[in-house]
Amino acid sequence: MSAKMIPWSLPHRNVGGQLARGGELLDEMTRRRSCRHFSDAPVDRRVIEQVMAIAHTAPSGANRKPWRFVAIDDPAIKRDIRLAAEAEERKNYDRRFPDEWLEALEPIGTDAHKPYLETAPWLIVLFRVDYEVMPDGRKQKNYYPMESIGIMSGFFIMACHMMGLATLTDTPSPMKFLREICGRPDSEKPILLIPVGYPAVDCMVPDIPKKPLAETVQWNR
Ligand code: IYR
Repeated sequence: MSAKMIPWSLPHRNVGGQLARGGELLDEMTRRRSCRHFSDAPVDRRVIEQVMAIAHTAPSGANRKPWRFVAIDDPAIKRDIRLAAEAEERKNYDRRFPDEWLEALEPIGTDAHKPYLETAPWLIVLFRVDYEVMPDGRKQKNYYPMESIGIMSGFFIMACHMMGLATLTDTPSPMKFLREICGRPDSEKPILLIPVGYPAVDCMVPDIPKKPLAETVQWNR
C-alpha cells in the first residue's frame, strides 16, 4: 500500500537572503553556552510547552517520535533529582571517572555539586522510548531511537536559546534514578536532564577555546 502524498514546498530565498539569515542564526547560536548557574526566576509553563512543541517537530525513525518529555517544576521533585544526581556524581568524581576524564573536565570546572538542579525553574527529562506497549499488550518497536532523540534534543536546546532561555545538557551518570523519580516504565530510558531557565545575574561560564570548524569539515574526498 502506498502512502497518500500531498504537495509541499519552501519559500524561495536567493543566496544573499540565505547567507543573511544564516549569518544571524550563526551569531545567535555562537552566543549559546551551557549554563550551570541559574536564576530562580520563573518561566511560564506555556513557554515550556512551546519549546516541547518545537522539539516535537524533529524528524524521527519511521516518524514514531520515540521520546517522552517529563517537565518538572515541583520543588520537592527537583530536590529529589538534585540529591540523587549529586550522590552519583560524587562517586564519579571520587572514584569512577578515570584520570583522563577528570583532566578533560578540568577546563569546564565541574564537580559533584549541582545546586542548579534546584535553582532552575524547570527540569526537563528527555526519555528515549524503545518500544510502545500497545493496548493489547504487544510491544511495538521504535526505529533509530538514539539518533531520533539526539536530533530532537538539538531542536530543544536551540528553541530554548532562540527564545531567550538558558539550558544545560546534563548527564548525571548512571541516570536510572530519573526513571524511578519520574515514574516511567522499563520501555523508557532517561537520556538527558535539561535544566531550563535564565542565567543568574552573576552567571559565569568557562573561557574555553572552541575547536575551529575547519578541523571538522571535509569537502568531497
Ligand atoms: N556528568 C558530570 C561530568 C561531566 C561530563 C561531561 I562529558 C561534561 O561535558 C560535563 C560534566 C557532571 O555533570 O559533572
